[in-house]
Amino acid sequence: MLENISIKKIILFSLTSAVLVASQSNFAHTRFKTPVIDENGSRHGSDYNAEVIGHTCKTDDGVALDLLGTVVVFPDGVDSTLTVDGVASDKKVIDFVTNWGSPVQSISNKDVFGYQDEINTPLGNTVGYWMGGGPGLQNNLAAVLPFRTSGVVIDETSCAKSVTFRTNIADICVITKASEFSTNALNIWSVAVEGSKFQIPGSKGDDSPATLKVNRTSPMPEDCGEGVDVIVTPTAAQINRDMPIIINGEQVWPLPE
Ligand SMILES: [Cu+2]
Repeated sequence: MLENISIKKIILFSLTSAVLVASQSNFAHTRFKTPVIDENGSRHGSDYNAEVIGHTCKTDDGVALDLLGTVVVFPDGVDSTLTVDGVASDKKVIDFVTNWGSPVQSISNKDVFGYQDEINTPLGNTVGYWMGGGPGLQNNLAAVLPFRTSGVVIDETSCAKSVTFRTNIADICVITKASEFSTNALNIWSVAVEGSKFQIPGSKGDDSPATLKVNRTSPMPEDCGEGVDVIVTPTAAQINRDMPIIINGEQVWPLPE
């Protein structure tokens, strides 16, 4: 009898493992529900989107942890870096997008996390949000967390046929110091920029950010030819400034060194 139970357990365990492997494939990384949108003139209003968290954290020992919170940061457009058709450029976001200021608005939703707030830059622009606290995300479930993006207007005089914004996202399962970051504590879907404290080198999320691509709908000047694809990346300085969760002036994550 005992033996039978053990075998049953093993079979069940195997099935569970197989399901886990399947659910942790690439598409289950934290991404945006609608990763490609059209540029959106003021007459169109805003786009409603969502952060999709496909899975929580998994320790080196294979233990799945519940998720305590998430932080999403978009490029602030001020000191962000650009590539144009894959080549580094000195141009600025303002050369391609007329209205990048506060790109994101967090939408109140307490289904997964009990607390949330927007992340504002010193200029007063909203560039991201955090959500955290109970009940949290149970380790065998996924989450869809709503947000709204402002209508992005591509400069009609530019040759951009698309502008893609790369983000930096942390999904936190254990609250640690930044120097203790590892996939045993959190997943970070990060841009790879020198000097960022909010990346886990060598992890699946390293250099694997969630992106929002904005396609042009206005006609391009004739001398643009096919047009160019622009990619915007937040700087390390911005990431280090905007990723920490600060509540009433007190930094609650990461813990002080
Ligand atoms: Cu994943």
